[in-house]
Amino acid sequence: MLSSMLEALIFDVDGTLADTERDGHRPAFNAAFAEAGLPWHWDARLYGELLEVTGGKERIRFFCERHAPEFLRQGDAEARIREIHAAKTRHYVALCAEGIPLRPGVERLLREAKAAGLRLAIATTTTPENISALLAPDLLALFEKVGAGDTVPNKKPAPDIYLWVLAQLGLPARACLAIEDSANGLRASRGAGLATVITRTPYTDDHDFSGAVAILPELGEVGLPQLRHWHSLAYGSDKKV
Ligand code: XBP
Ligand code: MG
Repeated sequence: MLSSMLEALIFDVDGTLADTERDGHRPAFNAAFAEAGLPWHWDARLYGELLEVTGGKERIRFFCERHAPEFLRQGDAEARIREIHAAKTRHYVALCAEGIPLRPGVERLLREAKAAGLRLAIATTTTPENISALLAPDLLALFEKVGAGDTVPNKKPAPDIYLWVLAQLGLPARACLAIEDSANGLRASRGAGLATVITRTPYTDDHDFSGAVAILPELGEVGLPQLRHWHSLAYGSDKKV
């Protein structure tokens, strides 16, 4: 019997839990390029363009296709992209150690949801070690399942990472609610059949969020009941079916 009761929240990471693209990933990419002696610098505008592609390795390759095609003509281009990305992850983890704050209301929502008996999970495109670098151990421990990075072959906007997390939770999509920040993320969560709440960021303000159950500037200090309201909006009232 399928329940329409809300049982789990599935969170995106970058842009949703924290504004990491601005404060972490972009400077980390630039530090890795400098370390590799490459004349590349991704400013905020260019980075906004490159965010069309999820996954750091995939984003570097996308940048090369558009702005440095000669780099891809080298025989060891893929190996060099992996090396640059590993350096970038090292720089990102170091930036997290300096402290990247969570977005408003995120910590409270995580703790309130857990205390209310909801199961929590992560579905992200980012590299796994970036999550443990961003979240304090007691917050990371709230998440029952973490689907990240190369866990699945096809990254967002493909639904793969959300389908993987649903399988790990052993729940149908209709028992869950996804929280995302980007059009790619929304396409991924909707592709997995998940009702989705959007919290916009400056990088995603102009994205098309058609199909979201709510589009918010941030989670703010909204109490948990709102999430049940959005879930019942998406799936109908909390009746057993
Ligand atoms: C955001 C992404 C990631 C990060 C960079 O992931 O697309 O690629 O921008 O992290 P999400 P990596 O919004 O799904 O959390 O370099 O580790 O990929
Ligand atoms: Mg995101």
